[in-house]
Amino acid sequence: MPAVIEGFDLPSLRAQFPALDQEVNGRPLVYLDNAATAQKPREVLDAIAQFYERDNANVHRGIHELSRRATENFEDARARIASFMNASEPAEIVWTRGTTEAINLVAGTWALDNVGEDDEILLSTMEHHSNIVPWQLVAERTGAKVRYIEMDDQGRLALDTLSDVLGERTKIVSLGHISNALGTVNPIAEITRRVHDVGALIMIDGAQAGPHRPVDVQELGCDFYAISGHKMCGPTGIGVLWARRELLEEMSPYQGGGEMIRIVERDGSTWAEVPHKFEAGTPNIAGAVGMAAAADFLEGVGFDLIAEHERTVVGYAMEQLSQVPGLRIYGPDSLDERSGVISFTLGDAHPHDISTILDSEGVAVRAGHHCAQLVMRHFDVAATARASFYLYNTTDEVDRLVEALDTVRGIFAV
Ligand code: C6P
Repeated sequence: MPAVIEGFDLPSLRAQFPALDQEVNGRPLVYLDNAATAQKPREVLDAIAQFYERDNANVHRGIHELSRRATENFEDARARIASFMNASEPAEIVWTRGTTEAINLVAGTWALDNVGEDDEILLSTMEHHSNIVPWQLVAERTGAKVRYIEMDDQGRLALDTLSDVLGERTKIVSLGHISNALGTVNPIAEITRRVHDVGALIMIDGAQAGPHRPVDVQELGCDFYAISGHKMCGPTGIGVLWARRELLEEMSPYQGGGEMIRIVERDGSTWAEVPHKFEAGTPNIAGAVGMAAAADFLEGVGFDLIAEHERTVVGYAMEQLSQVPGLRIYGPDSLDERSGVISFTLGDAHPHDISTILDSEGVAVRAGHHCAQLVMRHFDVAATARASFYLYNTTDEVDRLVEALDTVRGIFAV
C-alpha cells in the first residue's frame, strides 16, 4: 500500500462526492470513468442549487434585483475561470457548451476567415474526434489540407518528424494537451514555440488537462485553449474557449442571436464587445456558476496534492495491471509522460465484454474507440478498455479492478 500523502485527506475528500457512496450490482461503486466525466462534489451541487433557488434570472437583460444577481454570478464565474487559466482578463473567456463547441467556434470563425486553398491545418493522430472533424469541415470548405503529426510505438507524438509536417504552409495547429485514449501528456510549450516560429497559430484541446493540472495559458504561450466543466468536477453543458483578446477582436461571430449584437438594423447588425460577441442566446448561467465552484474546489484541494495522489494511484495501477497475464497497456511507459488514463486490452476478450463484466462487479470503466479512431488504427485494435483515475480514486479501488479482471480472465480463459 503506497504511503499516505501529507495534507491529502482522502476519506474526507471522497465524502464530499455523494455519487461515490453507492452500491452497483451489490458492490461498492468503483468509478474509473473519469476521463468521460467526473463526479461532482457537494460544493458544486450546492452552488448550482443555490443559484436556482435564490438568484435565477436571465443575464444582461433585466434591471431587477434577481437579474442583477444572476449577471453578477455569471460574470464573477467568468473572472474565476480567467484566474483558473491565468488569462490576462475575464474578457478572454468565452463560455461554450464544452471543448467540442470551443474547437468548432475557432474552426468556424477564425479558420474559415483565415485558411485558404494552399494552406495546411496540422493535427495529430492522437486527437479526439472533436479535434479532427471540425478541421476536416474547414478543409472541405476552403480546400486546405489536413496533415498529421504521427505517434511512436508508445503513443507519444513523434516530434522528431515535426518539421516534415510543420512549415510555411501551416496556418493553424490543433493538438490535445493530454490524450483521452492513452493518457499521453504532450509538451505543449515546446511545440507552441516551434509553431510560432513558422508563423502559424496553435489551439490546445485541454479537455483532459484542465481536471488534472494548473492550466496557465500565458506560460504555455498558445493562442486558443479549450476546457470542459464536466471533466473537472463541474456540470455538463458548460466549457470555455480562452483566446488572446486581439484574436477574439478580429474574429467573426460564431452564432447570431440575442446578446451578441450591439445594434440590429433591417440591412445588417453590429456586434457586442468580446466575449459577448460569441455568446448568442441565453447562456448556461447555472453551468458557469457550477464550473467556477469546481475551480474553487480543485484549487482548494490543491493541484500539487492532486498530482501527487494521482501519480501514486496510477503508478500502483500500472504496476498491478502489468502483472495481469495477457493484459496489454497502451501509451507511454513513464509516469512522467502520462496522466490518469490507462487503456488496455486483455487477451482476445472484447473490451465491451470486459466492461460489462467489470460493471457486474461494480467497477465502471469505458470501452470502445474513445472517440479516437486514429489512435485505435495506430495500435491496430478496434477498441480498448479504459480505466481513468481522478483525485478521489484509491489504491484499494485498483485492487478491485484487478480482482474483477480475474473474473474476465476466468470467463475468457486468458
Ligand atoms: N472525451 C472521453 O470519454 P466535450 O464532450 O465537448 O466536453 O469534450 C470533448 C473532448 C475533446 N477532447 C478530448 C481530449 C476529450 O477527451 C473529450 C471528451 C470523453 O474520452 C467523451 S468522448
